[in-house]
Amino acid sequence: MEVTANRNEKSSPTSSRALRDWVNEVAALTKPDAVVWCDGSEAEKKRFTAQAVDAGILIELNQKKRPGCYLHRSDPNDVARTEQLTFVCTPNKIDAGPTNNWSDPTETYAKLHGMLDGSMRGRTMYVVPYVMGPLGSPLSKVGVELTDSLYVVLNMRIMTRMGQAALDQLGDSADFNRGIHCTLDLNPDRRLICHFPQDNMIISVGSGYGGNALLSKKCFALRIASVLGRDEGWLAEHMLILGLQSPEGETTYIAAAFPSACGKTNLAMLTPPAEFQGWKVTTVGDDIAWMRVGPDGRLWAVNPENGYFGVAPGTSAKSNLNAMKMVEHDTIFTNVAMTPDGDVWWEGMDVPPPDGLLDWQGRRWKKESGEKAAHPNSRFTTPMRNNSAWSPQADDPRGVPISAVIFGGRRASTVPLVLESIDWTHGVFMGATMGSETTAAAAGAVGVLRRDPMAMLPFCGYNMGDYFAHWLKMRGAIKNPPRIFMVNWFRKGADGNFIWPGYGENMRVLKWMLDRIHGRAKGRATPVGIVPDETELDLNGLDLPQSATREALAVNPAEWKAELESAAEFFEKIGPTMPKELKDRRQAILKSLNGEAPTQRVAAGR
Ligand code: OXD
Ligand code: MN
Repeated sequence: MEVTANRNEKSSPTSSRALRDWVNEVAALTKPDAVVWCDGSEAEKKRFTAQAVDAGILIELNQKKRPGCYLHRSDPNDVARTEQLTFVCTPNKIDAGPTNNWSDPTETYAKLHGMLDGSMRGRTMYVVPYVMGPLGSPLSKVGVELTDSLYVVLNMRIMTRMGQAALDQLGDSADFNRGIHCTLDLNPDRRLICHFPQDNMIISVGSGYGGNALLSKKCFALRIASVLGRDEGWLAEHMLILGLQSPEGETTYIAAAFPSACGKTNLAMLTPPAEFQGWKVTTVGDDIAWMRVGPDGRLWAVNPENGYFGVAPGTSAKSNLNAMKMVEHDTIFTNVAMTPDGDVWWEGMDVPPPDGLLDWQGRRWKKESGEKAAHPNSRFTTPMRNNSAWSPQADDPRGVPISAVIFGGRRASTVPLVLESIDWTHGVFMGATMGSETTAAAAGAVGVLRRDPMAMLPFCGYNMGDYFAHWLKMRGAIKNPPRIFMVNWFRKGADGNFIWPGYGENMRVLKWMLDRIHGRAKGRATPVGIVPDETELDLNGLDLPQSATREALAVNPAEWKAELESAAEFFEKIGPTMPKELKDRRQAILKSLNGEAPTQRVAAGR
């Protein structure tokens, strides 16, 4: 539905007066040539895609090989989330906490107002209404993004339930997240991603990159939603959700938090090893979980998204067969390399690069150059339903009941393959002290260890100490809490190689968790948590020397003392909001490591 800005009021397709007024207000400020309300239809998709191809925003790929697939090359200075330019603008600085950049809301609104004034002249402003979560679910929320980027519109169409369905869900309500996205001139000096949780508002300028520009994802579903969760008594988490189906047909749901680019998408759609006949992993979500306590006292989760915005490099038939298949059609690729016959290529695809490859910037690529052909943070945007492991439960308005929560990171040492917490507080402690070596998903140095509590460091929209307190408080509401585990697929041996093969073999670890949940595995208590007894891991068919298994599961007291030392430093950085309960737990674990207290197994009531 195309309408001009001044005709907008009369012909807008919403009965929400608040939405109409806000769209008019933003249009009056940004002064676009036209305002287009997106309806989410197929016809609209076709029209937008053709326009994007004409404008050079999308390159049509070989439609015989990859029907419905397109390539986008972003500005080379705009290829990842920019955490240093991301702000939480709460009235009081303490509410943003020590781990967020803060700026004063009044000043920031004024500054952004100046930047937005006339910023869409000569351009179109698209109104993108969307629902996060299954349609009609009490766990879902409506957002509206106003953007001048057709690339954003086409991605939002994949990533969310977008269009008329969202306006229908909104009805005449004024309760929706307001997101304004303006590309400006992509000058990094004029790039700002600002969150105003008190107004349920996001304003992002100067970037077209996914995490900065698809406001539904990190900005709304995590930063703003985490604040809504705190205030309304639920959890908005950077977690995948998978269903683990046994040969008997029983499905257990697991939510798992990993920092960016640690294989979340791979785990969410894992293909079990051949020995696991009859076992199946189904995907509810690969990045975000919204979790509430259900009437049965369990934690119920929905995936607010409708698609995957996955990292391409490293995705191969071996690492993620389902992903390789799902990107064969109806996918937007961003910053991957292009083959001479209009197909895509990236490092780690396990296919040799063909001659005549164009790199992510469209330049002739030469292997000898030593440069990557695909950008390390190049992506695919794919509808959820393209995934053959997709779980229809992803559309269930009730969500799915969570039996286990996993915290994981990329750690070369210290953290064993899997560790179970002895109770909720210990699980929260594990999440709060999670660390990972940095990857290319965010701008900055790669390979440096940073604490990334619950994988939420860049995504928690409020004070991290208060966030830990919220997790601790949730225990009171959850009668039947999920078990909490920590995993590390990335531990390295003395030779510098990964000990554990990872990918589909991670199924063996999931199975042990299931055995723990159903009381079939005893585990071995250590001062830092419960690890599998070597005999409990199902290693059938896996060529792994026993010494490697032992090394993967080892808890080295000296390493853990150093770990707890570093955790204490991190807790100090959190400052006065850091819950005492977690500091005390750290002390208790240290005592146990020093042999001054007995090793705890499982506390009463977990
Ligand atoms: C993502 C991220 O894009 O975490 O999912 O960076
Ligand atoms: Mn993510």
